Amino acid sequence: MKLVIAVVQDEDVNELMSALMKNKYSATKLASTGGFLREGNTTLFVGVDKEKVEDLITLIKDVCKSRRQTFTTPMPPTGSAGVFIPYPIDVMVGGATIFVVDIDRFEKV
Ligand code: 2BA
Repeated sequence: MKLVIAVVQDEDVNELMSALMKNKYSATKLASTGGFLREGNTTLFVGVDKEKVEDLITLIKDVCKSRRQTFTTPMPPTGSAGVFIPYPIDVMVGGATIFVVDIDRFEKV
């Protein structure tokens, strides 16, 4: 048994959850925040037999799209004024960030 942890963009979550349910996967959805952009994203936990991992990753890849995201960061102060000037940075945010973890024991009691 494996635990697939997928960090996905909020925009893709509804479609991905529908695809997971349609394909009979059980999933848990957690609200999360990216450390770099400090924006909301969603983390999904999906417990699956190891034979299903590739199928699940393919499904996630099919649904989750890469997007260019612009965020504004304050430029460090230059000169003596100490004024922070906001400037935009473009970042490519992935389809999904996926971790596959071994499960020692899985029980529902
Ligand atoms: P964030 O940490 O908000 O990162 C959003 C995007 O910003 C990343 O997209 C990447 O393109 C860029 N980025 C992240 N850290 C950076 C840095 N130190 N310098 C320059 N650019 C940086 P993704 O790689 O697609 O990641 C999307 C989200 O997946 C991340 O949101 C984070 O929540 C999660 N994630 C990515 N890699 C992870 C890891 N190794 N461990 C845990 N979570 C991860």
